[in-house]
Amino acid sequence: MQEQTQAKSKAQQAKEYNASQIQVLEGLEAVRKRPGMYIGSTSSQGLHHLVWEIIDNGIDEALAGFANEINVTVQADNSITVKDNGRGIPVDIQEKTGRPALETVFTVLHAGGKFGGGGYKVSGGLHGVGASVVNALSTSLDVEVTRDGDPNIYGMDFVLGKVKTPMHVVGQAAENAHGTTVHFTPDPDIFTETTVFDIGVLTTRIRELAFLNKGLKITITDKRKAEPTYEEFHYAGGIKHYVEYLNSGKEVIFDEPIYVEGEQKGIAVEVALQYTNDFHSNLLTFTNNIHTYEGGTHESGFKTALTRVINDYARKNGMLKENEANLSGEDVREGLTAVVSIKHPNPQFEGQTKTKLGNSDARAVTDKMFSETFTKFMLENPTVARKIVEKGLIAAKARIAAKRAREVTRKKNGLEISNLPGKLADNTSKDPAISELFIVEGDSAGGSAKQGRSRLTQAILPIRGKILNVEKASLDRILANEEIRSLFTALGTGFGKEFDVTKANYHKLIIMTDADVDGAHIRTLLLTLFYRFMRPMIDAGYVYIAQPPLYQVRQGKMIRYIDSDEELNEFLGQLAPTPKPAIQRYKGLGEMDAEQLWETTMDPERRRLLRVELRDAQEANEIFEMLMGDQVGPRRQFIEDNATFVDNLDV
Ligand code: TSJ
Repeated sequence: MQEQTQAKSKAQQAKEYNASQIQVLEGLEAVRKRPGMYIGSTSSQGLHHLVWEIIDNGIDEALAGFANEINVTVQADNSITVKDNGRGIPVDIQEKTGRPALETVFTVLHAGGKFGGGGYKVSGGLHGVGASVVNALSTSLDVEVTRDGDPNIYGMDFVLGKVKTPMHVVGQAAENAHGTTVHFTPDPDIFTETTVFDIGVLTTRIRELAFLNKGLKITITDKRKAEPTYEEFHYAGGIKHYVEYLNSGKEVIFDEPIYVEGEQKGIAVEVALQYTNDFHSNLLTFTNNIHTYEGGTHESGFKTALTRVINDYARKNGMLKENEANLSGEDVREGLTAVVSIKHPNPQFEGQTKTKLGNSDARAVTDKMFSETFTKFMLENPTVARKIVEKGLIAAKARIAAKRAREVTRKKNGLEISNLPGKLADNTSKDPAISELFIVEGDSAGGSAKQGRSRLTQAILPIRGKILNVEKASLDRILANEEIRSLFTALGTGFGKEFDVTKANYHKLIIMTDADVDGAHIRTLLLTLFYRFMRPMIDAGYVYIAQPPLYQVRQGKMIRYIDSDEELNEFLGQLAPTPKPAIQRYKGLGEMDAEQLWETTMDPERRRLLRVELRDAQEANEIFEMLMGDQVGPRRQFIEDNATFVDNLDV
């Protein structure tokens, strides 16, 4: 081990070391006991969270201005390596602990960010609890550090969060080299569901991080296949390129996205926006690189400013007459694609999923930064400004037309009281709390579901294959679609702005589609519809996905339903060798008879429902946009990326 100059006696050091180690062990034991408290869950999502925690440290270094590249590698054995070209984690002995700073980073909870001041830290965000948590949940972790002006490379490794080899010199650094490399293997005893990293999940977030941190190059290498794959993401234009990416394949009303950047009161604000010819808006907001799905103060500051600036411009230029009402927020956002990304030194996250920004200073600063530059932009680009206003004017007209259409619909319903959609088989209970509405793909599965259901609590609404493409349709066309009207009528909640979740006739809305590509497509479509027009149902936790099994295995009188190929193989391996088991693979819900459908998918005692979270719906919405986009490229890419999924389905 390398020699260090210290003032303290050996005995004193040993004493302090013991004391600090005891504390450390207690801290990290807590992480292993309740991993969910630190990383959200131990599911696949929690597994990937480990990677985000480590990468966040490299991003902090980049935000501080000392790193411009991060390399992420999934090794052949499914372990992860993350490397940056920053200053390297400090290796000097800390006075308080008598241990190298490097060791403290990996062994003390919340150690991240304690030394070195200033700047924004993205770690310390949502679950940002840092490197020690990753260490505690890894069977092994090793780190290497190279520091400017120090000829040595320092290394250290850990097992289950405990020091295996104290910090030592592992080699000589190349000239001018500096950076940190962390390599870890997640503990399968913690991540019991899976320890397999999903390259799609990693790539999507890494791309997003590259968009959100302009100039930072992030690479991802997957060495698990004979032919390793490599991608690099590096956007000089940051979120301006993000908007271009979101709009790729769409018709835009001006070529280059508007980009705004500014800082005030220690809050850095970036906004990029562009209008498409679509009818809906796509607004993504972030705080310290965390996707604020539930919005918050920065989002409302941006929306208010956008509405105000456009209305002011329209008034001043005679596009809105004195007797005409202002454009609404929704009007000016029709067709809008925008990314709002702020960096806040002390973000407060609120809301059901802790993805809603609460800091009130972020509202004022975002409004001010954005409105100043956007006003100037409108003045300097009158052609674009007019197009933006005209788009809002058209949206306002459509809104008024849709309102009229709604009133007509309501009157019709008033005349024919309780005129429920023809295909709906309603349940007999009038208590919404115990009532469930199954939305079933296809008439034949719908028939089985009607026969097999519990009549008291379960209502069935069959829908045919393709419901309307919500993205491309305007409000009044959506309203005119029969399947969608059936759904709203059955739900009893009203529509759009008048949507009232407390009027819902069912507290479970269950999507039941086939376990194949078409089923996934219809599910995506429905989730997109809910995301756009029934979001309070999702927020209330009323939307679910049914999970029909993939296989039935029958041996003599024994019947077992199985969900995956893995589970099938495992189960077959355990079976007694005598009578040969009969295996049936369900291609669709329609292949199950009423009793089977009840047993496997509908019976509250036996079924497993997935509750849809806001972010599932948001993701569905993104996938949907991409699938429905005018460009063939991204769609083909999606199908290629999901080829294994598709293969599995065709086995
Ligand atoms: F590479 C990586 F992403 F895996 C990773 C990078 C993982 C971890 C746990 C840490 C880092 C990391 C930390 N990269 N760069 C740093 N920088 C510091 O820790 C550092 C360096 C110098 C100073 C200073 O004040 O001189 C302060 C800090 C925090």
